[in-house]
Amino acid sequence: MNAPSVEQSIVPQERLIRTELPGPESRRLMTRKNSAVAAGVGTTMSVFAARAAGGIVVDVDGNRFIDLGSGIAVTTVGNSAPRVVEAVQEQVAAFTHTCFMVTPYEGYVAVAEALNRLTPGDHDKRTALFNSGAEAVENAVKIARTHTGRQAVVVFDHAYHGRTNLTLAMTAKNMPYKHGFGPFAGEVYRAPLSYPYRDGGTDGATSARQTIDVIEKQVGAANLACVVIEPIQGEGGFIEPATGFLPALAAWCRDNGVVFVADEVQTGFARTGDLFACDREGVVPDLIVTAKGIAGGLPLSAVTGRADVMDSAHVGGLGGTYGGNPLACAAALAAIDTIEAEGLVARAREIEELLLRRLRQIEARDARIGDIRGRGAMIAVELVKAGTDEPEPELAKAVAVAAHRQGVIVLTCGTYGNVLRFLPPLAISDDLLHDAFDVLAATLEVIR
Ligand code: PLZ
Repeated sequence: MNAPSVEQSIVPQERLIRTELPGPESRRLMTRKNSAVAAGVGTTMSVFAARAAGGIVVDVDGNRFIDLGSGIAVTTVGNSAPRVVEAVQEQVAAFTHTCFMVTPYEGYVAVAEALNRLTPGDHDKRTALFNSGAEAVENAVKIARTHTGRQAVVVFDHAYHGRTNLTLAMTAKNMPYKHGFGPFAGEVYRAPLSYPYRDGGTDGATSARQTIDVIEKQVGAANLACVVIEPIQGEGGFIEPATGFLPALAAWCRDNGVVFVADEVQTGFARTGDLFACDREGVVPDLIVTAKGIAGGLPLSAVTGRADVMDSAHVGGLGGTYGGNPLACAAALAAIDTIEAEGLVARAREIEELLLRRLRQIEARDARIGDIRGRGAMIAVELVKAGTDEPEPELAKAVAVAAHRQGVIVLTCGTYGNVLRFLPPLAISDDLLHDAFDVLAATLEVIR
């Protein structure tokens, strides 16, 4: 690894719990939060952040946590990554906003060029920038509808695409996302997903045939604008479809004039050990949606894809006040530079090896590990009642809470809430990963 950056030397790369948790400052802030912030906005941790760099988040009481979450897969290049900090500082002093739709600026164009170059496929592409993953997913659907003149959208079991009204229709899980918030947008249909751990290991081609059959019988290709799929599901439990599933689905879309949309909001930008998860099987989506890891923590998202599809929306049909904000664009260019300059795609594969090795050691003596899956720095374990495949959400929650208490930030996910997921920043050291997995292994031993 490279020499520590300024940020990393201010933030010692070592776990440290020096107060009770939450500490006095965090407790004070939580009291203020509870009387100022809407109750619907929950927090995983009860400690408040003060600084973060490398693989460490420091709280307001000086406790240091190992970050296995990256703020939900966002700070892939690291928190306050040096190139990102420098680029944003320069931009913030130059101008903060003009609105690209009013007075355009180069940063937006440069991000579009970079995405057109880096996303799967070497065809002619165009990009439009937005603020959040959900907003970009919505725009991908708008573009697919104008391009095809069709309305239906197919999504999958366990899918997560956001919290806006259309994307809530696309998101699968009721609690906490959808409950009580309907009615949701129409013309959204859910199809079965290849889920090797729970579908008896059905091969990808067979699964795809079954899925396509459901789509043809229940929706009809002639009504279908787009299929939207996460190449590896995020919130749904890091479900990786069997090899062959995505290529078969993409081929069917191509043959039927259906726009194939890859939601790489969580999987994008080196996270999975490829620049994009679609790259692994050479799948070339018509449209790819990106966000999170794109800009090192600044809010930015994008839809990138085939020029003829992207350009089917009329002039003025796409936009928004902040889409492609200059600070976010400066950050994105710096994040992309960081990924390339620091070889972070390769680093994600090293992290995969380390994590899988540690998890297999745990699995060898713990029958509650039902499945280990994922790629790169996007790895998960699905926890079950020993000897069954019955989900164990209480165990996942107990392990996460115990890890938090010992200074390790770990997140859960999955339709059943029984998946522990690991999304470290790629700037984390091996030492920190080992320390975190020592904690997790010991915690699983204790919670029996
Ligand atoms: N598509 C694949 O993972 C966001 C959601 C956290 P936004 N995932 C984290 C939460 O509880 O709100 C996500 C995703 C995929 C779309 C989105 C939505 O991205 O930037 O949160 O809108």
